Amino acid sequence: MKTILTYGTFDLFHIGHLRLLQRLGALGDRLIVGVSTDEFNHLKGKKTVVPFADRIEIVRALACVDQAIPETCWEQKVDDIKQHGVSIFGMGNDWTGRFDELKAHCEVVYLPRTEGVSSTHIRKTLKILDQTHVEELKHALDLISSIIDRFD
Ligand code: C2G
Repeated sequence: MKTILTYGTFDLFHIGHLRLLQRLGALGDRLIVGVSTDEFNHLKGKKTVVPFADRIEIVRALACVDQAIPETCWEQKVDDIKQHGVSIFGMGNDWTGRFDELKAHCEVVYLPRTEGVSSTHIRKTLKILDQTHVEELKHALDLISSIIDRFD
């Protein structure tokens, strides 16, 4: 049984997350995913939109994921590797080199990220759309008000 382990926030789950998990899952027989809790993301200085309970449920539901566990701190990785008999620890290559110390316990791989998509970009786009939408509504309201004024 070849077990693969990875961790992530998986906020606003998108194709980049899915492709990474599918590619990691294809490296072995079982994929375990640590999902960062809201408290740990606060520690990471990472803003999220989707609460932890929903993020881990989404990850757990994926066909390529066999088990999802909470990630509560940076330091739990070695214990998780030992507890689950992990053969390969993998992350996207924005983390290249960051977890090389784990090579003492298992193989470590960094896979290419999916370019052009990120939770941060989705969040910023949603924010712009929201503001643009508000401006458009304000403009429409002003137009209606000016028409009403003409009939008064
Ligand atoms: N990822 C990717 N392509 C993207 C975006 C993300 O391959 N376009 C990968 C990242 O490289 C990471 C995983 O998807 O391996 C999860 O990304 P995040 O949810 O951003 O995770 P992060 O906040 O980097 O947390 O202890 C490790 C941390 O918990 C990782």
